[in-house]
Amino acid sequence: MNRVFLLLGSNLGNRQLYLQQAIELIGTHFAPVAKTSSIYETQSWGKTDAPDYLNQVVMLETEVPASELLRKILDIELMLGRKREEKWGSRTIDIDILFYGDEIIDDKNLQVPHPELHNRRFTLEPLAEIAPGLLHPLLKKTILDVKNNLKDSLIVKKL
Ligand code: PH2
Ligand code: MG
Ligand code: MG
Repeated sequence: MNRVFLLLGSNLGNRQLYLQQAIELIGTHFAPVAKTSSIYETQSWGKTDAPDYLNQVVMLETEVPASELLRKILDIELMLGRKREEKWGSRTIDIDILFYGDEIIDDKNLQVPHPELHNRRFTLEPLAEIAPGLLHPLLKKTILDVKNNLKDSLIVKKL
């Protein structure tokens, strides 16, 4: 079984409902979500004039290979009304693969571990809540360590 950590994000419409629906769809398409972090309200990173996000990290265990997982995740995003217009544009739902076991993947369409996760408080706060001791397979540091050395000062608070 592969332990998979996903980051959910929404900053458009009924954000909490989109997170909940994403968790339900992940459950029916892959495997029940085994762990969920709290929901965090977070300042928009990258595009600072965009509305605040709700972010949440979930963990599931699955045999579905990473490439297939990504394909189905994109389907779930479409089911929840995701439109891709501009980079970092507002979205009903974004589902990113943070870790897929300790696999390192560097394809055009999929990089795992997520290449920006160590720079983003909106990812590390919820991730450290449910997996503080998880070892980042490239940085060789725990998530708690990475979070404690983070420079990002955007506001991230539990809802
Ligand atoms: N996702 C982005 C860009 N900026 N900012 C926050 N706070 N949360 C996100 O999930 C997020 C972001 C690109 O996917
Ligand atoms: Mg994203
Ligand atoms: Mg994404």
